[in-house]
Amino acid sequence: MTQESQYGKWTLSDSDDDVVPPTPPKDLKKPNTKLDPERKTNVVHTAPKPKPKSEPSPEHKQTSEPTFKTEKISAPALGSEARQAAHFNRINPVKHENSSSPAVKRKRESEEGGWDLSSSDDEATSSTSKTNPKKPVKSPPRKKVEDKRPPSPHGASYYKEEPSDFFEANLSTMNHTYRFYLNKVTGIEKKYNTGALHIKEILSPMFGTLKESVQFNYCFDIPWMVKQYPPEFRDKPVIIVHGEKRESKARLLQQAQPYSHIRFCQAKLDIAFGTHHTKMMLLWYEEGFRVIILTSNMIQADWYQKTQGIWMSPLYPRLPEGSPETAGDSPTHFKRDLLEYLRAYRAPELSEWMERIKEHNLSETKIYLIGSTPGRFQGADMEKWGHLRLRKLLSEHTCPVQNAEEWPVIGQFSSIGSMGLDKTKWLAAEFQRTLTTQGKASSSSSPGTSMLLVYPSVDNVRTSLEGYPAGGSLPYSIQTAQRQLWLHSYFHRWKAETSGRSSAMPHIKTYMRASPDFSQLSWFLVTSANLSKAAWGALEKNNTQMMVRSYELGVLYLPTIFNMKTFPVEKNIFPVSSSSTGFPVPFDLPPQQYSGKDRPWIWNIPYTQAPDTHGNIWVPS
Ligand code: GNY
Repeated sequence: MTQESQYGKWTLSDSDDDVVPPTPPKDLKKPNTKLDPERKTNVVHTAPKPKPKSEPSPEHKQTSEPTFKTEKISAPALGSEARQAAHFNRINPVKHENSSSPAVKRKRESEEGGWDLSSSDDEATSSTSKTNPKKPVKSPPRKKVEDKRPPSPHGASYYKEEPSDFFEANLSTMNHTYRFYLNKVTGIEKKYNTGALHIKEILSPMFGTLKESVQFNYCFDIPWMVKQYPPEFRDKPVIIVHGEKRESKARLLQQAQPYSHIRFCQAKLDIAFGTHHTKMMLLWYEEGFRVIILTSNMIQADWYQKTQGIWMSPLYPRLPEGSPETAGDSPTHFKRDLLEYLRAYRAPELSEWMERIKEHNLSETKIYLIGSTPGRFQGADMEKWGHLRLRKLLSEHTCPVQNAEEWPVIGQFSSIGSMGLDKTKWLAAEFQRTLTTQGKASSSSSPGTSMLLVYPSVDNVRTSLEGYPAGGSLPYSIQTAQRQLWLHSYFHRWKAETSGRSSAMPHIKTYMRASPDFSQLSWFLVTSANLSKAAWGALEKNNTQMMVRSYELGVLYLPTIFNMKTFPVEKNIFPVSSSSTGFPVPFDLPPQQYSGKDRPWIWNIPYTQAPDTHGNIWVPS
């Protein structure tokens, strides 16, 4: 039940039995690698149509679009190009014209159109604009866009350089209470980047003398990744854990050809439409060992002008020689659970790392691990992964609160899967029930508890730092959206004045429960998991089986571990105060409901009525 698309693999977290497999905007292309001769010149490629599917499956219902069906069938094998294309945001930007002339609206006229941008952006080479197949339509004499960067989003010469001190974290200006950080964003006021982390800082000697590392992720630009390591650590062994198969796997391996220190571990994805979304670094130092769990892909676009979340563990010291492997666990059982998560890969490449972890003391960990791994789970195993894992932890480790039904739950994410015909199919019956679990009392408070979902509106994207190309990382498709208009009544805008990140679109995913006045949190979760059944799991067989498609990973904060009843919400998270005990929620509370005019961002429809921050419109072909 596979089929190749010339887009390459598509793997979507929102791909599901009753999901319309997302189709990338047609001119999204896989980024070329360094070894691709076309990369440097940003040659435009055809965006060929997916091949017809090879084999139908009774497991997957026919969807409204044959091409999607095609891609859906091949989903596990398909994801890569589309995804990478998405990351490189190669939907044609077209300059806005006040009058929407046919020329402006015209889609890519030729199958040859499309961006094909460098996947390795540090070494800016040729101008991206010359390779734009569809010449951006000249803007009329309207307000000049101050931005001198090429119109091609995320191309080689697109990124604005930051002064080198941008990448120098100042440990004294960081609050380590929660060890939860945002990424540094280019183009926002400096104060909003204090206490935030760039990948170069995470990998810097300031956090340890690196010996070896493992990078778990979804999308990799390997040449770019290598440059994020400091020169002195650049040739230390790295294992890349990924979910690529077939052609996209070959391309990934090809990218690493010049780097003999890089090895690969392919995560098994035996369930259709599963994806390896987990984003984690394992860093082994002279001084010990550290774990980073985050939301950013290993590509420059994800570390530039998006909002991302990062949990950085403490430095874990080595245990005394001969300690039992059960030693050095935390009250949150992070060590046990991390080893259990890694065990689920059943990958020989990870076994020496598991042994290494066993030799370290992880007892200072204050978060709970919440992972998803693909499979169908029954009995006690049903609570190992996904939303039932979250439900179990909330049930065992949160205290019932007064008027629990008045404490809203909040979900914030950057992509959305198919939720079915109405809320009773999964959202309310399973997911909301989990989020509203509060202590051991039966969680029947869910129906009365409000659930606020935060997802960028079209205007959020249009007015963002990246402009419409930010929407390339918000892959909610029209095919999915139009089947669940009921869902959109839950939606709230992305607004983050408190963190200075209203204009940095979220790629972070967070879930939490707040007090009625939003001044306190009962718990907080940052994760790779979007709002989808593939990520969080769905009950089957009369609730006796939990089916999970993807790998996901996140960290859960519970107040008891911090000797608190609830977390106070930090009102002014930037500039960071190193002593604050308030929780740095990355967006503004209470969330602001969509106005009557707001629409959720959908990535594969055109937006031509208003220009974005770079003077472009959005015309997916
Ligand atoms: C995963 C993404 C729909 C797929 C191809 C997609 C598009 C755009 C961004 C994506 C992304 C991830 C991820 N799939 O950021 O794991 O971060």
